[in-house]
Amino acid sequence: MGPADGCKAVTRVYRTLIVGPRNVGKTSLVKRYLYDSFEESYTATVGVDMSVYDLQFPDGRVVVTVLDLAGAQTFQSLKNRFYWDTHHIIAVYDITDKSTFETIPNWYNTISEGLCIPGSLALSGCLVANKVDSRMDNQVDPMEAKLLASLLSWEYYETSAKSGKNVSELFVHAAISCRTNPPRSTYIDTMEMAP
Ligand SMILES: Nc1nc2c(ncn2[C@@H]2O[C@H](COP(=O)(O)OP(=O)(O)O)[C@@H](O)[C@H]2O)c(=O)[nH]1
Ligand SMILES: [Mg+2]
Repeated sequence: MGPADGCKAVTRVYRTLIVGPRNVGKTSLVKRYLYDSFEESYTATVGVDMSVYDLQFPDGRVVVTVLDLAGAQTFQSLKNRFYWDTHHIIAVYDITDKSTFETIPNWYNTISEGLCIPGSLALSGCLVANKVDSRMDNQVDPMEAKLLASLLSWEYYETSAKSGKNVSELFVHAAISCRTNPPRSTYIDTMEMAP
């Protein structure tokens, strides 16, 4: 698959935000997906972390920039300016800490306001129940989480950055969701276009 099939090698660039309270596993999910690794302790993210991944689709390459926000305060202070052109939200909570689940509607509202998305329009995203390897300590009813996801018109994923469960599915889904939007930028890959 690719340019050899006669397709133009088009690359489209999108932006995703990964949000949620501290310690829910945002950094861990990104690291698991990018490096297939997991650590018991990551240094708390300070400011904003940016990662990039790309996936090849039949009609071209999709590049997704993932912005990992350290916390609500940072988000509040940067809102409006920094997050324009966001195509998709990954909102994470920790199933072993109900208080993190309870913050999700706030995140949703703040982001919708920050991105100037009218209440009537859906913001593409997914709700992520992380740390499902620790199901014995589960504090969040999955039915309640699924209900919230469907109210927001979001997909619902149960993941574990520790075991790797559903992690690639989550990021592939993010790229697929992004593709339904106009990209931030598009370019033709000249190397691959060369005869
Ligand atoms: N058991 C378990 N621990 C996790 C998982 N994901 C992250 N952690 C742990 O939770 C803590 C916070 O993770 P981190 O990725 O730094 O969270 P962040 O603040 O949201 O970026 C770390 O000690 C991780 O090792 C998971 O899926 N399962
Ligand atoms: Mg982090």
